[in-house]
Amino acid sequence: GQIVHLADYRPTDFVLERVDLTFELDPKNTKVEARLIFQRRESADRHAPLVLDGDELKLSSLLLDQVELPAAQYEATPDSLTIRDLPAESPFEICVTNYINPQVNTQLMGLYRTNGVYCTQCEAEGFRRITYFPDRPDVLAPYTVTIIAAKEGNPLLLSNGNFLGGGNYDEGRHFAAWFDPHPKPSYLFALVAGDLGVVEDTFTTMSGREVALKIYVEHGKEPRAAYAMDALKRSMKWDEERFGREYDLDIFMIVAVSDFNMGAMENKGLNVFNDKFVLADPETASDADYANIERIIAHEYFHNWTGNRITCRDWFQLCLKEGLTVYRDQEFSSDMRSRPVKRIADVRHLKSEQFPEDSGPLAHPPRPDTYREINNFYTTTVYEKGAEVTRMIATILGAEDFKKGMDLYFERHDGEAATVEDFVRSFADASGRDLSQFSLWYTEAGTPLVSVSSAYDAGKATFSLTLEQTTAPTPGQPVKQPRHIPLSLALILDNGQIAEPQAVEGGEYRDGVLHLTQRNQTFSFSGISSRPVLSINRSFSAPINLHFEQNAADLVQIARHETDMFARFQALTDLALPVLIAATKAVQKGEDVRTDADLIATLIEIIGDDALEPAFRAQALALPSETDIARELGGNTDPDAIHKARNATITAIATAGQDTLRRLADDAANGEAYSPDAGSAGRRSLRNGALTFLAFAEGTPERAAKAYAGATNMTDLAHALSVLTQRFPDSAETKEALAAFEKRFADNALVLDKWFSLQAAIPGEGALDRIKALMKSKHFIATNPNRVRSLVGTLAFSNPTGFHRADGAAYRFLAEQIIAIDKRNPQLAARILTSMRSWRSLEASRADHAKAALSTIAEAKGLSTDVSDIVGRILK
Ligand code: B3K
Ligand code: ZN
Repeated sequence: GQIVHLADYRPTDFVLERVDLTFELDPKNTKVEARLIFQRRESADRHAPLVLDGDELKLSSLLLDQVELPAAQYEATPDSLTIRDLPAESPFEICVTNYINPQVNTQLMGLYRTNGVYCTQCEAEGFRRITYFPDRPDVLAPYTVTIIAAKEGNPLLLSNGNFLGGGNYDEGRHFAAWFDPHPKPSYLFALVAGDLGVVEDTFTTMSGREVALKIYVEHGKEPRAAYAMDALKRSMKWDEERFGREYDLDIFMIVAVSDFNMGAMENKGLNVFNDKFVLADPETASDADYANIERIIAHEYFHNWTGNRITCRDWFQLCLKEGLTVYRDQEFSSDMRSRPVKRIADVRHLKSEQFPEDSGPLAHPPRPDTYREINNFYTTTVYEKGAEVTRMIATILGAEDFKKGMDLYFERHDGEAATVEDFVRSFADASGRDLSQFSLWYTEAGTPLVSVSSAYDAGKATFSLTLEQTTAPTPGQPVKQPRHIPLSLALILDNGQIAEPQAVEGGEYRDGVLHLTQRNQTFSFSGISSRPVLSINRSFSAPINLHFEQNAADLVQIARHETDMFARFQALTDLALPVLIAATKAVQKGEDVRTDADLIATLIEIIGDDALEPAFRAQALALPSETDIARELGGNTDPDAIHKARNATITAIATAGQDTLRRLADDAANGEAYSPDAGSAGRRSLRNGALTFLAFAEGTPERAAKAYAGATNMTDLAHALSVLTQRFPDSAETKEALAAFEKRFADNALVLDKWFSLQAAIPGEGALDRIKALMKSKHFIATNPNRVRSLVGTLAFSNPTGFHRADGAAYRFLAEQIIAIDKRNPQLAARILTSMRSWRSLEASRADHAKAALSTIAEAKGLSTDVSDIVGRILK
């Protein structure tokens, strides 16, 4: 694992003009023949050798223009193939043959087997595990792929592009050929072969072309792919209407597999999905599962333009496709569901995942400039912060210029491998705006902190607002420059109206957006007739932390009356966090937890307000999480104290609000037939939120057990079970429900994952032993990433008191697990290990235990680059 630097980028010496691949599939010995047509670039050195990437490969034969190459002319190692003395002017053909063993590929990168199906994953650098190749995203070519396999077991032979034809081959084998006319980098290559069921449909594009849609799933699971198909058609339509993007092949295929390292992969015309994000029916999938399926189906489809048609020049540009595509899927979900509720959920996720990353040892800019292992950069910073940065461009430019910029980007760079600079330049050119200071968002890490102070001068009818921005140092970036921060704001007057200032001095203010560009800046708003309440960073227009000591009365007013629903939610959070922090400190001192009357009254009023969307009220009811509280505390974290304090606060709120909560829990909608739409899901989430709170107020499992028994869909069933397991883990009701759940869903892997993770999330010291016991269960499968995540991942990411038990035993367990998982699947190990990134903010004795466990990992023999990179940075 050498360090790669953005500054070292240079184009290849050879242009790859065509790729022709032939696979003879065999579980243990697959033959791969790659015919590659290259032409030396005019600008390249006449003597430069051709260097191809490999990874654990063994060359079998090598031809140049169909003639075997003498050994002196090349050098082959498992990770590279170097060929000298190649033609200076004319195109030439290299034909590489090698054999690979998909059966033993447990990394799930390259060609592997999952449940008897051949499947590939090539992003970022998996193609080099299939054949020697210039495996980098700026090498684009059209591909022809021929797949030969035994008919038995492999009726399906799929690859990218359009189907050319197929037929019988020799000795019980058959073949199929595919051609993808759209030049693509190798990371978008895919091959799938096996025996799967299919759901078929068609989509007619805006120019009237009919596209065949196919979703492949295990036989018998076809009915569970109906929602994914519906989401796909809606995505295709939406991308035409909103971004003017039309699909460009005759066929679009999705394959669902059960062993997959991440969510899904956008291979051209042949997306491969973790089946968790395809399969759903009311009995087995929750509302959250449906929403994820819709979002991820859309995300991968949207990549066809943002990622595939326009790809990345190099992996440093990853957020060019990922940040932009997340922005696009967020917008899609906002249009399909409730925009404010989607925004609230996205910001909660950003703050709980990306903010800690950005303030810890793994902090990096959305566009980093070095990496050791690129797979470790598929982070929440590249994805979610990347989306926020795109969103800020839209805020700064306004809808019309943003659209012009997107159109210009598509027009200029279609068919190319582009950079973040190309992207930003499209918006600057389309709008005439200078985005050079804004570009710091791509190159600097860290979350800016904006401190706010304000004053109102009644005599002059002027409101003045002083803002100061600072960003703490991050690894490798000790000094930060001031950024361009777009802050949406409203000055709310006594009568609830939003003030229209006569003039604003001190900087740019347009369409309700203030442009903070200096380190310190004072804006004055004139013509403000009474002291306004300031609502700032509405809709979370910028991904920043705010320091603003706003008084409770103002927060209550915002929480009750703002027209921006995100701001209302934020005000509630701002009321709740100080209460939760004070409660934590009280627990630590052995004092009673006191709650706050403003918070309780406002919260109960809002959740009981039937004029508001149920999904919004459910978000309001879900107080800041234990992780949110830890983040707000900023250091010396004691997860047990936080847990107790939060529970005591919930108990107080629930006790005070029992009448409202009972009304919500008994809501008539209890009887409605299941539909996964956002409105129904919102009603369920409010009812279930009330059920959670009532468990605190009532202190007995009866209500949850009754809800479990009466549940008619997975959302309600799993929620009732989570209340039982979280609140009453040792009760007879819980044990019964867990046993019934296991029995009922014993043959459904995705539901068993829920069964495992519900138990792994049970708080307290006992979590570790429970998880160890579950790993011995007959249902545990160590080679299946979803299963490993549902146990080990849940402990490390979603069970603060269980993971951070004071004796450090869970850290030591995690270290053992990481070392063991790393031997099979480095990407999975490295991802789970990132759960340790905030160890320095733990209280001293936990931090010591964590450090010791991390050191055990660092010292282990034979670590992958993936894990060694993460552990090295976390410990640094
Ligand atoms: N592009 C893939 C992620 C690939 C991860 C490689 N380690 C899925 C997505 O973002 O759509
Ligand atoms: Zn993506």
